[in-house]
Amino acid sequence: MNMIAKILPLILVCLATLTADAQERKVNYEEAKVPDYRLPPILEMPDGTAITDANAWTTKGRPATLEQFRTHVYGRAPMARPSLRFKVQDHEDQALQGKARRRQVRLYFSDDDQGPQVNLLIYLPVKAARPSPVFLGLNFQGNHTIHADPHIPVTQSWVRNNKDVGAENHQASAEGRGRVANRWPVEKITAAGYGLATAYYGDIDPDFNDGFRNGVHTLAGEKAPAADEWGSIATWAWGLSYIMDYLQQDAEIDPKRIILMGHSRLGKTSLWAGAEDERFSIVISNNSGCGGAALHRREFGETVKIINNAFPHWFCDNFTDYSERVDACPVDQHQLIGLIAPRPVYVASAADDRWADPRGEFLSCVHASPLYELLGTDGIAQQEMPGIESPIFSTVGYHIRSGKHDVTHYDWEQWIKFADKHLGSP
Ligand code: GTR
Repeated sequence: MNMIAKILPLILVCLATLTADAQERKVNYEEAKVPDYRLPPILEMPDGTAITDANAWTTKGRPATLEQFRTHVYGRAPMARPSLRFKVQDHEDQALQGKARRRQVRLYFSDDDQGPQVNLLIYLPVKAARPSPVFLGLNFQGNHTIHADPHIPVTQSWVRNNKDVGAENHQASAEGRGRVANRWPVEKITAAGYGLATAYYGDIDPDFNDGFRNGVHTLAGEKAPAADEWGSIATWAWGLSYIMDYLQQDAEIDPKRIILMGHSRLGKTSLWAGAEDERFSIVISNNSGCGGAALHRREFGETVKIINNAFPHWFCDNFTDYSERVDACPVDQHQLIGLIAPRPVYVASAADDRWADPRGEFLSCVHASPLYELLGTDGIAQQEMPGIESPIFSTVGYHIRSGKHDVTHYDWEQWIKFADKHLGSP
């Protein structure tokens, strides 16, 4: 019995993966087979009233749209964020052979030092005349994997997460140090005058379907979330806002120039965090696909049905109502981009990442653009999908690069240019 209980979560994970694989084989990758669809108009209230000026959007349209996304897609947080409590663990002005300043700060979500906590790693340019603009992004495998810097402790929560699912052998270790350094070009970012702040997403909420019994969910009580309460994406977004509470009071950092970036499921997260929290000045989605920048109604690549089956813990339970009838969902993802307006947003796709529907990601930008224009910005500079590696740097920015689902130096180079253009040079 004990053994079965131990391996059951693993069996369930394998089954979910097999099901997702089987579904992927039936997936539509043909533009000609995209169904006819009608998007919810971005300049309309849910009751059909037209939104004709900026004031109507800010006072009525935005709050109503935000509520719809909370209720039907990501779920609302069932508790307020705690007041900020943290301890600085590391303060090094000569990190990376004198190329950066390094700070490591532990943020506590409760009064209990053993309770949920997030370890924030920050690199800042070695010299800065004023508080630095900072890219903020969650990472997938622990802070020690983003750079070979030996002073980053190996994450402890990864060890705990994997014990929870019965896979003791997958403990994080020093061997993983720097494993994904190619995705986090720290020296390039700091040389351009920006800081980088990152934390392991599993510190906030371990990414498996555990009945919401760990991470910050433990603070919300034993009960499973209601149908309109947070899934993991909304939980990670909530954690990002807590990190923002820290960044906001750090004198070395400019809180008006925090650029939120995320890849894949964390790209979905950055868009939702940017919608919920207007303190993020720029939001970047990389290869976020279904549940992120891609229009759901196109049903190209990953669909709402597939994602709800494979990752039932990511969205709120109400979202499963739309697995079989995506047309009935009151919102689509161009409106998620609209919730970030008029702040600059940048959507990045990869040509081989058809699962994430690059065209659907671009079309969300196009259909969000009328709202950006209503709010006095230039929206998106062109209506036709640009060619490979021909970035667009209007307020709604976009590129599609060659290659696979990943984060590359090319992506970072465009994000730095985009930030320079919209926030002023660092
Ligand atoms: C895939 C999932 C995508 C994407 C990706 C990731 O398995 O289908 O929606 O989020 O994971 O986050 O790496």
